Amino acid sequence: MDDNKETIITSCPRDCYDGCGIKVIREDGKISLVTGNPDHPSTRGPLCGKCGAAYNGAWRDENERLLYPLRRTGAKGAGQFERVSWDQALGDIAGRLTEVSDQHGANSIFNTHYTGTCSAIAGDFPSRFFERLGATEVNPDTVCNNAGHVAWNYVFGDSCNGFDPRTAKDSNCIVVWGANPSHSAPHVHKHWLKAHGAKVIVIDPVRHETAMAADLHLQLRPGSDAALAFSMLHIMQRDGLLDHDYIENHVLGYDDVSDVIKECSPQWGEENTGVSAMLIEQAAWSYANGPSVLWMGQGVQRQPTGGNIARALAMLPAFTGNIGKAGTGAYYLNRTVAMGGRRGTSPAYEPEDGHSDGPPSVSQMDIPDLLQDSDRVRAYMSWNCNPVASNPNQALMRKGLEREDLFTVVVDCFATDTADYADYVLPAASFLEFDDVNVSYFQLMVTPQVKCQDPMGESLPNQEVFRRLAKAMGYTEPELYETDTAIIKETINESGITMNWEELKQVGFSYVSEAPLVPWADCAFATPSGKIEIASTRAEADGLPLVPFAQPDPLPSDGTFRLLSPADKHLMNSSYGNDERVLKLMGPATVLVHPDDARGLGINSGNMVRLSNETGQIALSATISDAVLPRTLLSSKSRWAKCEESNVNINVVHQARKTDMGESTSVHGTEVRLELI
Ligand SMILES: Nc1nc2c(c(=O)[nH]1)N[C@H]1C(S)=C(S)[C@@H](COP(=O)(O)OP(=O)(O)OC[C@H]3O[C@@H](n4cnc5c(=O)[nH]c(N)nc54)[C@H](O)[C@@H]3O)O[C@H]1N2
Ligand SMILES: Nc1nc2c(c(=O)[nH]1)N[C@H]1C(S)=C(S)[C@@H](COP(=O)(O)OP(=O)(O)OC[C@H]3O[C@@H](n4cnc5c(=O)[nH]c(N)nc54)[C@H](O)[C@@H]3O)O[C@H]1N2
Ligand code: SF4
Ligand SMILES: [Mo]
Repeated sequence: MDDNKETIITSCPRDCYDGCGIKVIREDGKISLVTGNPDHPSTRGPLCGKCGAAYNGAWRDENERLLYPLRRTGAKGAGQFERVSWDQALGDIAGRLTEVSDQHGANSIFNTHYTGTCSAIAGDFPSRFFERLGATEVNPDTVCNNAGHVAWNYVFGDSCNGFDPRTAKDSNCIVVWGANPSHSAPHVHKHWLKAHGAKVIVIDPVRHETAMAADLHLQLRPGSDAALAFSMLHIMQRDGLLDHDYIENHVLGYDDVSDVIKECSPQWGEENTGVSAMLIEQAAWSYANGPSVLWMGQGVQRQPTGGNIARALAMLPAFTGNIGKAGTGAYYLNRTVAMGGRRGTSPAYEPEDGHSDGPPSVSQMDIPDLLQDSDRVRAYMSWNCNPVASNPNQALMRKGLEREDLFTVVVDCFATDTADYADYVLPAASFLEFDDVNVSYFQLMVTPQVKCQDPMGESLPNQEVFRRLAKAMGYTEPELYETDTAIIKETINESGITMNWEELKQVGFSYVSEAPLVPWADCAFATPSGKIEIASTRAEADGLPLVPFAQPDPLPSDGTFRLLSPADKHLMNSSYGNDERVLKLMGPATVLVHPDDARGLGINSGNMVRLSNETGQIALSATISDAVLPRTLLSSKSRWAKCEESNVNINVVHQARKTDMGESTSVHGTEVRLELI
């Protein structure tokens, strides 16, 4: 390689199953290319299209990035600011937070954050500041996956102990239930899913690329998953495919559901899910014969009864013993490194009642309403997220953020839809600009995040922003000032990997164990009984049914459609929505409509249609496709509203309705009317 050219090995910190390895080429001290690390076992070649574009586009473009602290000069929402110094910004923010805290209580300061970057320090360290402050935390998982977490915590006592993808070579069947890896995990889709000879079964209302590549696709009606699980179990019960030894020794609740299972024949399943009885039979046999992995995606639990669905799905591994052995597993997320809360947050993924000794917490679903309440919310601090683009009830979000008596601070790398409402915008350094550690939630692997250039402009890593703000507040606790070097060392130690930081930077990844792991091999489940609790007295004490039920959601009422708005192939939530090449790749915002519905409404591909409900309305370009079911619409999530002519995205019709468990989002339960414009 040329003398002036060097390669740095780093990794991608996005909220993505893949956890890719990255190679950065630097010429004359400047980044010239960000590309995939072919030696990384998940990536094996190029980055995904969106990162390949944005990491060589907006993320390194001084005209796109936020470079300096900004103070608002125009109306809230107008995005008009003037440049100020860090000292001015932090001094004023500290003064305002102290004033709000003294006059209204610290819990009227709302801390809103999520996974803009998932790296260990930049993702978690700022929470130390907010815990010290006593701010109310907007429970981040409630906009994403909390129903599934709460449900599987009832059942297994842990929702993040799924399976080791390295053991897939021992699997005969992999069921992908309500995930779309072709969008949300492109390298897993391309290199892992079909690589082991296991039969792949996809269960999803949409015929997406992963469904098309699968051996079986069960295209069920949205929200009918519990019915499908009960019907599959009926076949296993009828044909003697259940593992009664395993049930006897390690499961509570079979007797409580076995009579219901007996009633859920394949014909009943067909009527209640829309999937043919024959396909239900085939899926049941393949799964029960095993060894089988169940991958419960995040899409499936974003339904009004998402918690019940997750508990119903858990019956499959529990009653067939497809758990605790190589080639089996019940995967939702993996917790690669048990951090013990040392990075400063309450332990991740506790059921809500586990937050009792953490900061006060509210659901993201309550935020649009709460923002209207001057007594309850006086300051809104948003970092690592873009709630105007991502939250439900976009119009009400905007109305709340327009309040003159609300003090708003946004920390981001870009001038997002949310940043436009801030009193202060603070520029965050990107993952290419500081050292950190990434831990994947799919592969059991730790990867280094390595500084490749100085932060752009005056931007700072999140952790440094909040160290400086802590200082401006006069806080003295040492944990608020712990150095990155110390935290990296701790993270590596706790992960159990044998490499040190220098070795990790050379190699680019390290598995947390040399041999593949088999979660729950000891059958010691983290529930009160130590067994898998299909019957959960904890759930019952929380006002929920003792056991899961089979009923599907009712069909959409006359004239309405069920709107699904899952991950866009070209975006990472709203991230990259401002990148020029990504915008070109995406084209105009569309909605998929089934041919039968289109015919009835006189809609042709390319026509503009209106989706509306009592929450809002949006105009989209129609694409007629039988990849969706009748009375179901598909339009992907989280484009930048301000990059649209209409200044709205799909979340303008997204109702803030909570799931049955975990006060989480039921975005895929949204109902809309559809009309030709
Ligand atoms: N309609 C619909 N809406 C949805 C969903 C859906 O399925 N349908 N899904 C929901 C889900 S699953 C999620 S997780 C949420 C996600 O919603 P959000 O949490 O709002 O995620 P993003 O929109 O990606 O916003 C992340 C922001 O972090 C910024 N960022 C990146 N790196 C850094 C950094 O180092 N420091 C700082 N300070 N900022 C950084 C990015 O520029 C970006 O603006 O959206 C939800 N919204
Ligand atoms: N390209 C890209 N990748 C991403 C993201 C992104 O925005 N873009 N977001 C990241 C984040 S934050 C998350 S949480 C993950 C999410 O990634 P996934 O776990 O794959 O979840 P989703 O994309 O929300 O939805 C997956 C599928 O759920 C299906 N679904 C909806 N309702 C139902 C139902 O009732 N039953 C069943 N069986 N399926 C249903 C949808 O049709 C969709 O195909 O992806 C991450 N990766
Ligand atoms: S977003 Fe996901 S697929 Fe794309 S580079 Fe990052 S880890 Fe890989
Ligand atoms: Mo998410």
